[in-house]
Amino acid sequence: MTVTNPTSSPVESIKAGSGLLRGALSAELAAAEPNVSADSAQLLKFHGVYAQDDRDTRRARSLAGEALEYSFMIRVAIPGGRLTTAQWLALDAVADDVADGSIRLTTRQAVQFHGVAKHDLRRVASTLHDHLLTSFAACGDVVRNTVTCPDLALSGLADPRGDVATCIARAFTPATRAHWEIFVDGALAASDGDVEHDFYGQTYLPRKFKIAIAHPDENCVDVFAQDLGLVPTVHPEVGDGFVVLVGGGLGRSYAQDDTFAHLAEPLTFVTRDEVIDLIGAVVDTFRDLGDRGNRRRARMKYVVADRGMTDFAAEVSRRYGPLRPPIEVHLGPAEDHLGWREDRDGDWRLGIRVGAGRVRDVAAGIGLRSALREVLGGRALRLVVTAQQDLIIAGVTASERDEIDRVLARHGVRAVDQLGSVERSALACPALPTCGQALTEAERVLPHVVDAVQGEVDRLGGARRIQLRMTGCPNGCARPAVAEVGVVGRTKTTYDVYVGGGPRGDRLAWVVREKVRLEDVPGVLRPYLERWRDEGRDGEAFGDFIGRVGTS
Ligand code: SRM
Ligand code: SF4
Repeated sequence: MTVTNPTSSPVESIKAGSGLLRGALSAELAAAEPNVSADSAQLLKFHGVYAQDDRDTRRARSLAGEALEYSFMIRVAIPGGRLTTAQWLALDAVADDVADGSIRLTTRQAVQFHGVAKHDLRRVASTLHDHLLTSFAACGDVVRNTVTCPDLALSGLADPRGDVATCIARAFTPATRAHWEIFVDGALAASDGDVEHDFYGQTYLPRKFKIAIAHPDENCVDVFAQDLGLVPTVHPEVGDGFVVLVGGGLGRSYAQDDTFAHLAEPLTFVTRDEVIDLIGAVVDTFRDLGDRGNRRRARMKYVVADRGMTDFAAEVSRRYGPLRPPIEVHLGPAEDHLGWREDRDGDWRLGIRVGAGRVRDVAAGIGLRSALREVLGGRALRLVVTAQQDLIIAGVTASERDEIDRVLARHGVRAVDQLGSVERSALACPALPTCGQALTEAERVLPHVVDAVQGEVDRLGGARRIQLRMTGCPNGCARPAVAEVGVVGRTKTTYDVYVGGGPRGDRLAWVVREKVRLEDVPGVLRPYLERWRDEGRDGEAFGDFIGRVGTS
């Protein structure tokens, strides 16, 4: 039996006693109840599954003494966001068969299904398995789905060693066969002698661990918001490799003052051949030093911030060997990858804007989901989910472009030049009614907030772009803490308004007004926007202007 420290959080005991992520899952999934126990809900996360209930009906049902409307969210881990046509079409079928009719693209290039009944979970897992996909390790205290700039994700296919995100998935996906047994095979209850990687042991990591690989020139993946970021660079002595950044993270808790957003800082430079071992050493360091008593402070950013980078680097070096000094990185503003672009091989790719990542139809057979089915049918294209919740279809020949444009237009999918300048890069998390942590709405009200902020931006004149990100709580799933404008749920009816982050994602935004009602958000922004119009330098982004002049 594995004994956890008496000061460890209850989740540590659940992990330790789970027999490598099995617990009572097999029995509970087979039982008639629509939900699972609290312990199983914790274990399910490692399998990419979240127990949820419909927040829209929660109160009325509780008052009436009725059972809540339980359902499950399944997140599919997609390294670098890359999918084949066949995989997309399989996901598309799942959306109707067992979910709420939508495919939700996430800010980490994954895909989520909401509203899945407990008895359908195994069916989804089998479908994923049949298409070389999995929800395993998409959530939980492990190395999560690695995010990659779409340009790298598409060109990485040419690397005989495999693209880095896939290599990271191979190296750090838990080794236990629990997921296969419980969700896919189904007949086996447990394996004797199952083993786990040494770096996870019986209790896995103190908390989730996130990695992103940026493009060398631009930061569409928000690399500074990650536990570990890789920026491809050429070292003057050892050649190609990555600058490694560590200690980023955006979540905060209103109830706990010592939680904060933090940007990742440079740790070292590694070559392509060294990168997996270096990540392993950082993961080991986090496993050993992360706070297992308080899950709100269990992220690696607190280990780095509390100890300081010098001490943290010494710990990594103890596990890895001498570290090269990092070299400076200069990333440009985030590229949105939207519209038609020609690839180096002469094929074309199209970046399609997906409002808040929600791929669905607006009426039977009409909308983005149906349009994609029509575009993909009979074509072996490549797809990439972006970290901006959008979708790229790649491998299109020049002669297919017009037909694809026609299909999309017929389904009401707007081309990039028809998008508003605020809408184009706006992000929102799912929040209500699915997220158990949501204080306020986000995704469902995003179109109204975008329209209202667009109205303010239009008053300034010119087609000015602004990056607006909205979340239903301070966990920051749509990364508002590094946005030019962040609107973050504070109480049931109010939001905190942040400004001053930047398009390069290398500066934290700060609060300019707390507890604002949604309809008052444009008014709060107005004076800052007008000052930007009057005093901003030529081509200066709103966030950069605010970063330069401040808000006092
Ligand atoms: Fe997140 C928890 C949705 C990216 C910080 N996040 C959640 C949960 C699972 C709610 C829960 O714990 O019950 C949300 C599911 C809601 C639902 O109904 O679907 C949720 N997070 C999302 C997604 C779907 C938002 C989106 O609009 O796309 C993103 C899924 C990413 C993925 O595919 O893996 C998502 N979450 C992020 C990001 C952005 C990123 O990683 O680039 C962050 C901020 C970066 C960071 O981690 O610091 C983020 N999510 C959190 C946190 C705060 C963690 C912390 O350090 O305190 C939580 C709360 C938690 O883990 O307990 C959370
Ligand atoms: Fe839920 Fe908060 Fe994340 Fe939004 S930011 S999905 S409300 S945890």
